[in-house]
Order: sequence, then structure tokens, then C-alpha cells
Amino acid sequence: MFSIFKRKSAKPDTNMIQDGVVTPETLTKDLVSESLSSPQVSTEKPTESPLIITTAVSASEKANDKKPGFLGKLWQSMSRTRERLGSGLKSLLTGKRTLDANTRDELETLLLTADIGLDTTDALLEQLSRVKLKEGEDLLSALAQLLIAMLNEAQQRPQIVPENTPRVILMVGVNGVGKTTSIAKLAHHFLADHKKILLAAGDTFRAAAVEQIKTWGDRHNVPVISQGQGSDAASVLYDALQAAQARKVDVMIGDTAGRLHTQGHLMDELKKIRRVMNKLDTTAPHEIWLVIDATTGQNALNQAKEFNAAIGLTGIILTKLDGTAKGGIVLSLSQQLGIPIRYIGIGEQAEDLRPFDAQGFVYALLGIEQP
Ligand SMILES: Nc1nc2c(ncn2[C@@H]2O[C@H](COP(=O)(O)OP(=O)(O)OP(=O)(O)O)[C@@H](O)[C@H]2O)c(=O)[nH]1
Ligand SMILES: [Mg+2]
Repeated sequence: MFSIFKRKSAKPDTNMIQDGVVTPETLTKDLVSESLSSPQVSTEKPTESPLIITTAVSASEKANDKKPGFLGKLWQSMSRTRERLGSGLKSLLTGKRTLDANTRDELETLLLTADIGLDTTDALLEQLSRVKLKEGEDLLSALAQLLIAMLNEAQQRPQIVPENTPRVILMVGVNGVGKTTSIAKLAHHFLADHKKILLAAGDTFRAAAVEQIKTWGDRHNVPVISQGQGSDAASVLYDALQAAQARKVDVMIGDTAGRLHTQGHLMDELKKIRRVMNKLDTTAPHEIWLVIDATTGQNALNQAKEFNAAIGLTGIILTKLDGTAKGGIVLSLSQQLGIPIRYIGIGEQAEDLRPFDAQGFVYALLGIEQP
């Protein structure tokens, strides 16, 4: 439990470190794990002035995840979803070139029983029936391309934020989905990327929540802005943004208390957080990431819809893919909401939060070795 909060990590991998702001006060020897990937908060100036937050999969990580053996952590973590969905798709569609009525029925059943949802299943069947196969292609490769395209469509949403302001990421979601753990993992990524970060202990509801994040911050020499349990979350986030601006941090990550998407007054609290932050920066928070537990299945879709309607999401972090056969939910989330999956959680260690890569995901799902 919370192994990331207990972990002492090793030396930074210099290959991963990007050009950017080096902040000696936040970089200590034990900050980052050697196998961290490096999602980037770009500090380079694009041709237009705004900064774009992007996530990227490092080359070494991609190479690692290509391998179907024990080295491929993504491949490994997808094993239960692959057993439930991917293997069936593979044996049904490999070598087939026409979607006859029987194949179509079997495919429909497979998709529906694997938490893909009716709308996404219909969309996939419709698209697959119209595909014109090239020489040497079969329905499996056509489906793989369709899935990658479907996922990538949702990924095309770079968030543009003004220059010279801390980039503010707010983490939201229902209870126990992995918000705080993901913050610690993300902080590892950003530290590996030489970013100056600050955390806000915005979960003022649960007794141990403030301590949980403060302990992590102390151990890694990362400032954490907090007030006592029971204080106003919006006030903590306001203080934190003020501190982030004064200290010129690159990235501020705000924790929030777990809340059910059906609890209107708690969703209003999130709106209040945004209103209050807007007094300091009209564009903050620049990212609102919904953390979803992949084991939830189709209910994840309702969560995402409600949170999106209440505060407008810019991304999703899907945790616990390692323990579930319900990884197919990624497809419904992308196809139905068009919200990018930013990261996936495939374990409890710092390096187990990976930037989402559509192709790697689909190949691991279908059991196709990457070319
Ligand atoms: N296996 C696995 N476990 C995870 C992953 N992400 C988080 N966890 C575990 O999920 C549990 C809950 O994590 P937290 O980060 O405390 O969840 P939270 O959303 O902050 O919870 P509340 O603050 O109570 O709402 C912990 O035991 C984590 O280690 C993941 O990707 N894989
Ligand atoms: Mg928490």
C-alpha cells in the first residue's frame, strides 16, 4: 500500500533529462528513479508565444514496452485485458478478410462482454465493415489501425497556457482511485525533467490525506502547501497558487478529496476551487485530470461525463490497469468523450505511471508484437 510514498529512489537517468529549468533546491540525489519516463512540460518557446504541455513516451520506454516477454511492463500489465478481449479478437480476426454476418455477431459479443460499451462497439463494427483491406492485410490489422486512430483522435488536444505562469494541474476523482499516488508519481516525472514543482494538499477531508502528501514532499524536498484537516480546499489551492507564483515554480499539482460524481455539492466545491484560483490566474487550472480506476469498468464513463460536465476535464489518468481485465474502457472513454488519456497506471512504483501511447496500448491489447 502506498509503496511510492515509502520508496527511496536512485540516481536520475541523465538520458531522460530535458533542457529546462534546473532547480537545485528541489533536486537531491534520491529524487528520481533510474527508470522514470519523461513526460514534458515544455519550456521551449514555440513559434507562437504560448507554452504547450505535452506528454511523451521516452525511446527506451517504448523499446521496453515493445517486448512481449517479462521486460514489457505494459504488455504484462495488460495480460488480463488481453485474455478477456485481445486473444478472442486475435483468434476471430486473424487471416480473415471479410466481415461476414457470423464474424460480425461474434465480434459484437466479444466487444460488449469486455466493457467496450454499446456505442463504441457499434462505431467499431460500422467502421470495420467499411474498411478496404490492402494486399496482405487482415481484419485484425485493420481493427488495430482503427483502434489506434480512434485513440489518437482523442489525444490531439494540446493545452495552451500563457507563458511565465506556473502550470497548474488539478487532480480530481472518486475515492481511492489513485489521485494522491499519481501525484507522487507525476512529481517524480517532473523532477526527473528538472522542473521546479510545488504540491497543494487540497484533500482537507480525509484525516491522513494532508500527512500522506506532506510526508512525500518532505522526503523529496518538494514544497507542499497545506492547512489543517477540515479547512477550505479552495483556500488551500489559492494559497498554493500564490506561493507557486511567488516562487516561480514550473508545475503546481493540486490534490483534492475523493468525491462521488453524483454528489452535487462536492462537484460545486470543485467549481469554487476554479473560481478562487481564477482570482490569481484567469487561466488556472490549466489541466484538470480525472483519475479513474480501470477496474471500475463502464461506470468510469459516468464518472468522466459528470466530472467533465461540472468542471471541464483536459485529461484522464487511468490507474490500476495492471490488476484488471477491464482495460477496454480506454476505448469507450476516448471514443465517447474525446478526452485524452494522459497517463496510465500499471503498478505501484514511480515508473509505473506511463504517458499513454495509443499504438503501444493497442498492440499490448491485441497481443501483436510491434514492428
Ligand atoms: N496496482 C496499482 N495500484 C495503484 C495504482 N495507482 C494507485 N494504486 C493504489 O491505489 C490505492 C489508493 O491510492 P490513493 O492515491 O491513496 O488514492 P486516492 O484517489 O488519493 O484516494 P482518496 O484520497 O482516499 O480519495 C493505493 O494503495 C495505491 O497504491 C496503479 O496504477 N496500480
Ligand atoms: Mg488521496
